[in-house]
Amino acid sequence: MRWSRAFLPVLKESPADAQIVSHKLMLRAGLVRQTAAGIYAWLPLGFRVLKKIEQIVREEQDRSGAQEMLMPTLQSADLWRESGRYEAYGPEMLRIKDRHDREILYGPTNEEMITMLFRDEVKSYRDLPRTLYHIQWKFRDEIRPRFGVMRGREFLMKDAYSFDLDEAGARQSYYTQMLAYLRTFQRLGIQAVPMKAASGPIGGDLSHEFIVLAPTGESEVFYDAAYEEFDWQQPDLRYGDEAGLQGLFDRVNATYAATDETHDEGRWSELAPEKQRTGRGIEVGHIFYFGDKYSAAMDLKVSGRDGTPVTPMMGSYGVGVSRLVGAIIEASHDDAGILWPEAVAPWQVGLVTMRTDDEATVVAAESLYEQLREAGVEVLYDDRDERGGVKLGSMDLIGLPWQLIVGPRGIAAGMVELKHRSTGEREELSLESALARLTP
Ligand code: 5CA
Repeated sequence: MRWSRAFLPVLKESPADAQIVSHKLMLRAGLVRQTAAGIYAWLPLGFRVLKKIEQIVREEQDRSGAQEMLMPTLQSADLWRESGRYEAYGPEMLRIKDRHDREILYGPTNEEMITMLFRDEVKSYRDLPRTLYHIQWKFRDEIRPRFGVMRGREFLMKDAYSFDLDEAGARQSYYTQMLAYLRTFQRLGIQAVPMKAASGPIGGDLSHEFIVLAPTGESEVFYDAAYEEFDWQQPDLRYGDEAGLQGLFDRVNATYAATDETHDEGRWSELAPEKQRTGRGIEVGHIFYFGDKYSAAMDLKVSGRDGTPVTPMMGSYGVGVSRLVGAIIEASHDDAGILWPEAVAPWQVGLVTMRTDDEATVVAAESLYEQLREAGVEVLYDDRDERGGVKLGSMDLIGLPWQLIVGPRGIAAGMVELKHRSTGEREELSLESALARLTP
């Protein structure tokens, strides 16, 4: 992408209405614009990051055996009356009437709809277990939308739903999602610690929140430093391996982590002081087991192995996809701007010309741009007729992992500068070696 043709409205000043650093940076770097309270338009830069996060979430859900589908944003009120939640949900639910005076709502979550779809199609124990998910916009009329996309009213969520014949099966589905979440967040380049949670309005007795450390987080957190060392990608931890997944769950339960809601001073004090980590955190995912809460209320039954009807046991599993954009920035930035982890960076390389009136500089940059693109590298080429210093400032602000800087003095000697944004390390390289470093 050429910056001269891009829609990348970066701001010099920090917007006054933003309170936390991620929100400020998302506005300054042109990721989003608010269009109504708690509702945001995703500009090209933010949209690229959102899609990258979504794709990693999708790949890890697929690897775990969950199947993707897509349910609508609008739902009928009658569907929610079946579970009793239409009244119970309260003013957070956006209730709408259509032209025929029918009551509909903008879905805040999809337990009812998936239970209805499953009930209408699935008749036998042979069709279980199943886990289905979608990545779809939700609406919750939050009383105090704040911190930008972190607590929006409209937000993008991955929500998955599992159906099993019995509790033992449902627990396996829960553990499977737990592993998928640990792998997802690790791939996203953030540390999200699973913490035992109070299950809240969704109900159920088995529930974990996944929390990213950040000083502006809404909950206070306490956890064992051992989480900083865990590698969840290890190949011997396999989906479908019941004992392995049980072992994973036991290990998580044995390694202390809790929010202020579930904190247990007794267990905490048993942990050696040098292993105690405290701080604040942002909830980026939440998983729930709730048994037959919805299946019983909505009369979902399948015929069991011996022919008698069985009520499936369910769980639901949410990831805040749009919130993650803010959470990642909150966890990864410096005074100059964002530091994108490579996995979610909108582009990998920012190519900058220091002087657009120097022909040799422009010729070299154009050639680097072509060659990088041909090699399949995602590159943003700042070819604008602006001062070099301004362009470098913008590049730091939008935080691409690599900056390739082309200026008259270097080019005269056949050299360009490669800067690693997060470490600040700079290297003078020939054009060929710079290309070699940046191409896979
Ligand atoms: N039905 C369940 C699981 S699918 C559910 O809705 N869970 S939730 O309420 O915990 O939401 C899942 C995730 O969505 C949260 O962990 C959070 O990351 C994200 N989320 C929730 N509310 C908002 C909001 N107002 N703005 C941005 N993200 C949100």
